Amino acid sequence: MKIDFEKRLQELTVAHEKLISLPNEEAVLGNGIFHRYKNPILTAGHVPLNWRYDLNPETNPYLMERIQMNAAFNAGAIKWNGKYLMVVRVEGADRKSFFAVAESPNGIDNFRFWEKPIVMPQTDEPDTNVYDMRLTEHEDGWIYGLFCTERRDPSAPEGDQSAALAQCGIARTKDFVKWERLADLKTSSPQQRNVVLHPEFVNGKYALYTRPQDSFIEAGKGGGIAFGLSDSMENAEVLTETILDKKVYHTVYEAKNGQGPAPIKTEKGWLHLAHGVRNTAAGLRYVLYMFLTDLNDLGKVTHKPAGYFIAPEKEERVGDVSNVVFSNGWIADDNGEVLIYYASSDTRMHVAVTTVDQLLDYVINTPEDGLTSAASVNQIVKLIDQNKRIKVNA
Ligand code: M1P
Repeated sequence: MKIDFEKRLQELTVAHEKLISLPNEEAVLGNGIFHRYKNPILTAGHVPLNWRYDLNPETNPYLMERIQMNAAFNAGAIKWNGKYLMVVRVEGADRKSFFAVAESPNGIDNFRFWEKPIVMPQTDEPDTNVYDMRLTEHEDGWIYGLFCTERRDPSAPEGDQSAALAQCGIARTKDFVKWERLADLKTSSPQQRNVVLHPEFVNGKYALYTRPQDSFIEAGKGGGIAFGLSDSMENAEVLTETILDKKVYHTVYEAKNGQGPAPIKTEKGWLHLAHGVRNTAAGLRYVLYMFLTDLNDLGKVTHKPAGYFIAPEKEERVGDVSNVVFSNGWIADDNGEVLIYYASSDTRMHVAVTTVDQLLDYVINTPEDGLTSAASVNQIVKLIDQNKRIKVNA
């Protein structure tokens, strides 16, 4: 069967442009903490047609997708030269992830991929898979991208083709096109994921948030989000990892947790966004939560609201790995707004918008987790009683 190549190409182009230029709008009401936006801001469908289709009718008479894309998620984010950039984890049908820059004029819609994906240089030990880049504009003048580099576990028997080793890959750039690859981070942990560089020096050293873990999936005795110092980034090594935010029984981070993007500096402390994981009969559930650390003592958590900040809802709950929200990118804008970029179910990207003021109010004034049902009820009763004394003109 012959197809009308030109007509199909025209239809594909129109549909692609319509998807990319779809205006986004705030979802109604919200919870007063942040506003979700209605449409996902990036999906596999946003990937340019010329990355996927051979556009030559001679070699691709059916105008087939030659390289299919599966997902666009877990993006690092930064405001750079007045543009909102995400360094997106794009995943092909072959399950390999790679990084690609998508740019928007306003941070909430019209995200377009740059001409080509990032060609990430390799170390002596090539990456099998790379993902989840955290961007940090460091005061040393570089923009660093820390990401997970995954390789097959060399000690795994031939029959086990799943065992993997996760470590922290490091690269730096000044323009997001050319990247200088540095040595992987060294720590004493057998596995390492969700490593993030703090934007300022601490006592003249680079400060890193790590997540020591025993195995590829389980944090095990790794215990939580850790903090450590390194003399350099060229050969980054954290000798001592001190847990600053640990896993806790019967919380939304009882199975494991991980730092999200680099923290935001405020006059009241460093705002952190993280993900927490718990196990359920339906599998792991990933939510986002927040905490505040001391301005001068980065290892000290000063405030931590109970429970989740963002949990997957509606369509967000379904995807390649369902019941997951994950964030490794946010932007503190010049006008006090914070754009939170989060992925749902390892499939697509979304944005939620709030302000530094709202986030500080949230982390400082939301009750902490009392860790028992009785404590939660006490907090509710206290609020009801306080509200009795308030006259509301509704
Ligand atoms: O599938 C959910 C997430 O699982 C991992 O996160 P963590 O290391 O905390 O378990 C990562 O692979 C992440 O990319 C993924 O979104």
